[in-house]
Amino acid sequence: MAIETRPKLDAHKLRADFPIFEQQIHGKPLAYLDSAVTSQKPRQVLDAMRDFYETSYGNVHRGVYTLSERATAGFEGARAKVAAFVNAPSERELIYTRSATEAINLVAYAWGLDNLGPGDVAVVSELDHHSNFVPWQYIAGRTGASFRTIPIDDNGELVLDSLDELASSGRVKVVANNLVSNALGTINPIEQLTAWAHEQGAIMVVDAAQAAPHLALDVQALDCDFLAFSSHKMCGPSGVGALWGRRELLEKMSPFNLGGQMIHKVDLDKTTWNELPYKFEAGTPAIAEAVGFGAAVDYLNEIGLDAIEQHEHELAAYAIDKMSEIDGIRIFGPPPDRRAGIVSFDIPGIHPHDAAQILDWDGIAVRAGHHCTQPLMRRLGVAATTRASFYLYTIPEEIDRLVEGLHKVKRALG
Ligand code: C6P
Repeated sequence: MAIETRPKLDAHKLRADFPIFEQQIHGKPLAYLDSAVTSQKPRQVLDAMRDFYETSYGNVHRGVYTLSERATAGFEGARAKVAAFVNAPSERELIYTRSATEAINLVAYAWGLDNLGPGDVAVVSELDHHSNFVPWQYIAGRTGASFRTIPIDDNGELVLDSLDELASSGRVKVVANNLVSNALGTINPIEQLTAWAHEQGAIMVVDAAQAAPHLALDVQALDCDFLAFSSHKMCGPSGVGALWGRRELLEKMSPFNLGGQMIHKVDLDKTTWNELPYKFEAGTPAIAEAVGFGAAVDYLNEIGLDAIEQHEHELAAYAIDKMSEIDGIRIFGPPPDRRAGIVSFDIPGIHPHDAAQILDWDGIAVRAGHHCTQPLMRRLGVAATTRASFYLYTIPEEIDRLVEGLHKVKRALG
């Protein structure tokens, strides 16, 4: 009988693809443990963008000359790759945005303003990033809908028992939640939430900013209605992201931004809208960035999302195990098997910014702050945490250096 083994990635080997690791920071090799804020870029993506600028750059969908046609082919080819990456039924449902933030705002404004009103309820969770929290809070306020949050338990996992109470508080019309929490790494039960949202007659919006880089995504299996993500966290460039949306909903929605390219016909008294996805893509888009996004998707597919996910689980388990040896440390979030490669922690008496500063002297980059999750920080009873986050190029030696660095921080400030 054949034994099935999951593919393993070789992070030491993959690091050679990333020129950023060739330098030293304060005389030490760079230990980049802040991939949740943004990932580093491999040569394959940098080369694809350089090559595009050097050979094929022009505006898209506007010219009949060769360069414009090449640019359009590169731009649309990348859209097909990004759409396939999340198993979208059609490329037309894949809208380029500037980022995950803009993708969520698009839904909140274009769907929310027309579909929410008094008596309706918009639901997010205590775990949500401000990019998913604030747009729904704001649009609920503007439309007279109420805004409710799913609480979390002390492990940083959603308390699904609260859903019945939420359902009795009004007509739940939208549930918007992250698949992976940026602050704690929690992998949320999105299929269950989606099923519940649909039972209520609500739409399900998934913030996949921290999921798309790390887990295989399939919008058809998730059965959600919208899914938002950013290229820059997935080895691609910043300035471009994506919104996948169910075609029936996108067709019915009003436009978000208005201007060139998103129109079908403009008359003095009336304008009609272009077909999908262009209805939501006003103005000149981030063209070379879209091409880089496509190259990033190729890069991740080549390694395999299953291998990336497994690597991060192993790193999270290793980090939690090693860091638990530090006296007094408080590590937030669920056990490693239910989290992505993100570890947030607090060392009582030491401000996260001081810890991050001292770690930087040893070339170790971590994030300190509220991670754009102020309601979550309040729930945890802290103003900020220090966060280490891993990716396909992270090696266990960097975690050893982090732990050594934290001992040093404690000696200096504890
Ligand atoms: N989180 C972090 O350090 P943008 O900035 O639009 O690409 O992504 C916004 C966003 C939305 N949702 C989640 C779950 C996120 O983690 C982020 C970005 C970064 O955690 C910057 S605050």
